[in-house]
Amino acid sequence: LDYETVISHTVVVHATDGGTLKLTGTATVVINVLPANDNAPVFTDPNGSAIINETTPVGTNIYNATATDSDVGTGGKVSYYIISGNGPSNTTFYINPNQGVTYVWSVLDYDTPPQIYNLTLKAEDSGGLFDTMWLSITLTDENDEYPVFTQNTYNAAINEDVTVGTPVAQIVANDADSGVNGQVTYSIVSGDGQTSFEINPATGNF
Ligand SMILES: [Ca+2]
Ligand SMILES: [Ca+2]
Ligand SMILES: [Ca+2]
Ligand SMILES: [Ca+2]
Repeated sequence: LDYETVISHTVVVHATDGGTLKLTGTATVVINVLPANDNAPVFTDPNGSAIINETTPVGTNIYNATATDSDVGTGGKVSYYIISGNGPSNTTFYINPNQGVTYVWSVLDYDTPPQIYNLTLKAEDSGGLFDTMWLSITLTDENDEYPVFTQNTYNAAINEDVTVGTPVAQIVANDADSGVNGQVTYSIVSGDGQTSFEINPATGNF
């Protein structure tokens, strides 16, 4: 039987006697089919993906998952969950259980791994039947990190009679961004009125 196809069956029954001229009584049996939860939810798309910037604000909607369940009534009510891959505290992303809408739920950072989150989403009906899907979320880099010197002050001592080109100090600044966003260029901005010093823009050799 399938409630979703035929909701009610009407069957006619005869009772016939043994006389030479047979007589027949007739009855009707009406069988109503009750809905059972016999269909699991099915995700529309088993593999989803999103590419978002690391500075995407908390609360931004980044993906809409949908699953259908052909049961009627409570057996067809679907709830959505993230069951794995959701960051160390399990709160990097949030899915609305009623609508399948996925949001950024923690401050993201491309410069601290992971840069790709592989979530497993689950759509479950009221009877525990479920389906799962993959949702891959890729972060992209933004220039959101400043160069940071390894020291606030570098001290050097040098004789007054050294030749031009003598190394004085090694200056280092690190930038946690990737690619050109993390490439540091050095320059002297003040305090060298007589242009006695020079810094290598690429290496920080002073
Ligand atoms: Ca169902
Ligand atoms: Ca960052
Ligand atoms: Ca960055
Ligand atoms: Ca930077």
